[in-house]
Amino acid sequence: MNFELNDNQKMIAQMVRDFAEKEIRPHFMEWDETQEFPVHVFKKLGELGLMGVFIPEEYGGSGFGYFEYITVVSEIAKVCGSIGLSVAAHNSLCTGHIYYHGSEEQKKKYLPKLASAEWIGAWGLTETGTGSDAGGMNTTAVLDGDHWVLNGSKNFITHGKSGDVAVVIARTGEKGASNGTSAFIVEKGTPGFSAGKKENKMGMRASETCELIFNDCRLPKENLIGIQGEGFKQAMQILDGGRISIGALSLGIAKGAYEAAVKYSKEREQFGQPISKFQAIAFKLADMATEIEASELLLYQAAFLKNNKKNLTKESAIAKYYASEVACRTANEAVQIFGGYGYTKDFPVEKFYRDAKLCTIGEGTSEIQKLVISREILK
Ligand code: COS
Repeated sequence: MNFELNDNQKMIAQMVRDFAEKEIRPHFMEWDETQEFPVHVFKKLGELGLMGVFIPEEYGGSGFGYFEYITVVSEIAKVCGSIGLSVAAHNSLCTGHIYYHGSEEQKKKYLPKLASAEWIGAWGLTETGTGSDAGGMNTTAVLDGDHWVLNGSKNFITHGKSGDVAVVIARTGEKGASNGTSAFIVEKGTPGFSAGKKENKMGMRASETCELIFNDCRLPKENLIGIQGEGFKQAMQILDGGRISIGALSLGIAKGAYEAAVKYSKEREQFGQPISKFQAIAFKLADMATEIEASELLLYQAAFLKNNKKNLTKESAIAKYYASEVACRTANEAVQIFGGYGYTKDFPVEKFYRDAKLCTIGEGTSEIQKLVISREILK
């Protein structure tokens, strides 16, 4: 395996860095404070081809692979985790679900709009009472003539309010049965479909998280994705890829916190010398660097499998589990290196610290990743 960034990755990394410095860095704390979801930023990212990174050009995407995708998400997250999270959710969940499981007609109808960010995408699996136990969902879809009628709600949905289209998994059969759920495309403005409460979160505050409500929401029959009863398995496959996204998000947050800590430790003087000269600080930096490089290699392993259409259930869970825990440890140590200043909003590390925590929870907690990994090992 070649460990060097390929030409596309180098070009994308530079493009994203330039974009993030100009369009994200000057504003990210304000968006964080006000919980503003800056839709205009995503429209610009769409113009750069970053909202349909792995969608083929024939559907309006950039046609890149997962190495490039890791670069996009991690470079954005180095500056702002919230924007990174929204890019990840849009690309790999909603857009990815329609790309990997939708019909040709559905792909032609939705992917160009999503890849250009004319439309923002949402993905609804989780419910109030069913997070880790995703298969136990209560939202129902019942066939009535030529329409599916949805009732229930989805919780913690990225872009639940601002999203123009959502992929929603609902129960169409026996509760708990592995073939008892199906996936549907729901457009904003469909009667009976609305957004509920917006969450007030600890971190990732500029990435909108909302409830979705279905009240006799009637969908044309053709909005079913794939075959009836396949919803849970489709969702699990989407999460296999989506965990690369959250791993990349974690990697970016860890790198952002680490780079800030390295810079600060060379500038900050105590006892007559930069604090980087003290082994207590230098060894922290060494641990951070080691774990970040290990995260990156695990992510590349999962990306290699994804690009080559191989099973990646174990490897993506390992990469996501490890990278997200590393993001938390790295951000924690970065705050420690900054000392009192790290605890203030004048420096970026307190935000990395808050944002990082989501990575150990979203798209499956670390505990779920360990369940997935151990089941793959033992089966
Ligand atoms: N790819 C394809 N199929 C898969 C799969 C995968 N990665 N994982 C499971 N399946 C299939 C199984 O093969 C099984 O099929 P059969 O019944 O035909 O054998 C079916 O799906 C049910 O699988 P399983 O019995 O393992 O389901 P469980 O209810 O035990 O749940 C976990 C498994 C816990 C792994 C799953 O519910 C999960 O990932 N939960 C976390 C969800 C999550 O991450 N939510 C956050 C979303 S934030 S966007």
